[in-house]
Amino acid sequence: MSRTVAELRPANEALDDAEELRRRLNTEGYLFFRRLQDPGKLLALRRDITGVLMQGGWLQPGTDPMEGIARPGAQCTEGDLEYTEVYHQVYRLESFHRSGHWPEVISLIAKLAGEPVLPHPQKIARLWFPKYTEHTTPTHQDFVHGQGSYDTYTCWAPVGDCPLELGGLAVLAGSHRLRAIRDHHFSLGAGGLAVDESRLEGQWLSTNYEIGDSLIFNSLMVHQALPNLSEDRLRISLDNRYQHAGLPIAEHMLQPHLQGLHPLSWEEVYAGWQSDELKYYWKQHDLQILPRLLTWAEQGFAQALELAGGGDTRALHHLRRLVKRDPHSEQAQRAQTVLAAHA
Ligand SMILES: O=C(O)CCC(=O)C(=O)O
Ligand SMILES: [Fe+2]
Repeated sequence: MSRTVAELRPANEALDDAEELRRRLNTEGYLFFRRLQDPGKLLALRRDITGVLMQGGWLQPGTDPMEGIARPGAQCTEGDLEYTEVYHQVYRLESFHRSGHWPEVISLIAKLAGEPVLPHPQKIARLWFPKYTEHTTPTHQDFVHGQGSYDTYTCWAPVGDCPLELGGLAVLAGSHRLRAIRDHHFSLGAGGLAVDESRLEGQWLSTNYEIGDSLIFNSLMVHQALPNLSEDRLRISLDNRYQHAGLPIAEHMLQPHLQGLHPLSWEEVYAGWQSDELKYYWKQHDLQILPRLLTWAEQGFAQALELAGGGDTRALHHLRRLVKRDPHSEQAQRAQTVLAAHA
């Protein structure tokens, strides 16, 4: 498989042609648009998010928060309590949730999925530290995380310019053609699950993203993030999900992101909001809600135990993190047994 990254092909000229958009999504597996979203609105959101990050101690004091210059030593990622403590402050921002409902994205998804479009209640932001590359989002399909319907669309967009070195998203060309969920195994990166890369074929596609650029694909497309190799910049991005409101949705997508790692209720999220309009907006639909399948998460955990037993440092790190997060959970007890053998 080629390790080089080729350019995503923009679909801007087809924006008003729903049939052509669907044809491209079918043949290429993704749609990429330059400036689909308004840079002015994204910059305002970036101001809100980076303000929270400065307060949370993630940014270098004395610098302009908009620059996103990370404070050395503040590195953390999904799975760490230090991460959720600050992330959940971002999660309380009304502007962050509103950005998942911007009409430019909804009207595009409507052309692909039909109306009414349901933006998933679980909005997601990624706040990725520089030179912390072991934790980069590994190669995966979103279905193992989001579940529900295959025809769930992810819209990935950086909140600020995102040149290659900042580690934007890359998709594997043609990987959507196999309409199947691939085997996933333990990984230290975000989501904790990775597809075996040696079995993949095809060209990775990414770009030097500019603010407003957006990448859309369905939940079987294989993708990963590129490592953030920048000297000192955080990568800030959104990956929100959308579907037709008549298709099934998994129950956990109705909950705040990462609330399983660190409790956070919608009431806490809504506490400082100015408007009621988006509070519990999904309840206006008669949704078909599916239970969450734990198959993949459990497989990943079993592999982490096994690898850690053999001394694998990534798996050991994963188990230590899990114990630190919630020492009394059943998984933590099992992890402790393996860790004790390695002490
Ligand atoms: O931004 C990332 O690192 C991961 C995003 C992702 O996997 C997604 O948008 O589905
Ligand atoms: Fe993903």
